[in-house]
Amino acid sequence: MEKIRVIDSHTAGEPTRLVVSGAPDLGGGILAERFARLRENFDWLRTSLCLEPRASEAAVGALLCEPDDPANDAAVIFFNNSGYLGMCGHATIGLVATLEYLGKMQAGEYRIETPVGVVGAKLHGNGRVTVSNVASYRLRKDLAVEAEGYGTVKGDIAWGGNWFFLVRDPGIGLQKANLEKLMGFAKAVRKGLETAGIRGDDGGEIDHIEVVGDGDEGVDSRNFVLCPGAEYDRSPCGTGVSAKLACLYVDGDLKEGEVWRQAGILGGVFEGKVSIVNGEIIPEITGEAFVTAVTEIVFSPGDPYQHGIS
Ligand code: PYC
Repeated sequence: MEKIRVIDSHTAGEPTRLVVSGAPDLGGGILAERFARLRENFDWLRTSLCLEPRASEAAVGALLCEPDDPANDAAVIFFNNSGYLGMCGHATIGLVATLEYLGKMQAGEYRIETPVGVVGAKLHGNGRVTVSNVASYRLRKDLAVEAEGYGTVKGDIAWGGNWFFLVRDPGIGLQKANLEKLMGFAKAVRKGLETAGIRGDDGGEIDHIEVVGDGDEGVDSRNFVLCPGAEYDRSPCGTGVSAKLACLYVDGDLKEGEVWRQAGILGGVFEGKVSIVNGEIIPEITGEAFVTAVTEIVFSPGDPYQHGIS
């Protein structure tokens, strides 16, 4: 078997592990078919790359693929410690910065296919990238949910390439020191949505919970994002910021082209704005990624955890 090589990066602290060679052959067909084959037959790639003992469980894996449409520059499938993601903003920034590191992308504009649609990526240079996301929208405003231990909380359901429930910080404080409490709150909200059978309009699970608060010191807002599984996003979360921008725009709190600075729980900032294209809200997210490691994955015979600890 060809050796699997990955390149790690982080975007505002959130890791991305890009598979650059040696991935299993997913066969032909459109991206959706190759994605289904990866999930059904080669899930060991995800578990090997995103679970302990090889990975930080916050890592998002990104598998580079050939695009369906030769007019596009690449295709990508994202995955993490618990499953697969439709789109991932921080990892798209990481992917482009990694391809710049490899000399495969130069400053310019690119089109990348994801399982939920084509996104644009503008590489400014030195790992700084603007992602033009898929069309984003708010599905429900002020929806009441029972969160055990916290009572009834109200929030918005919005799509930003993944499903989000955006809820205001109930007073915990959006600082790293409060991570455990934020995790507890966000998990209780997610459980409440699940128990009530509340899902996205495509039937998708609302698996990201975005706890939002006010801004300070040059940022418009701070957030904490619980990702699918039990990890939190170290960055402000590109798809989460997209969902937030869509809500701000429909509420009249953000105009087309106006810049919104969103800090994540570690303090890293993504700059966002929206454009309206054919009546749809297209969020643009700008951030910076840094390459951290070039790694060859080894599967040692007899290693009981070679495909990860699940
Ligand atoms: O940046 O969109 C994002 C993201 C999703 C999950 C982790 N990061």
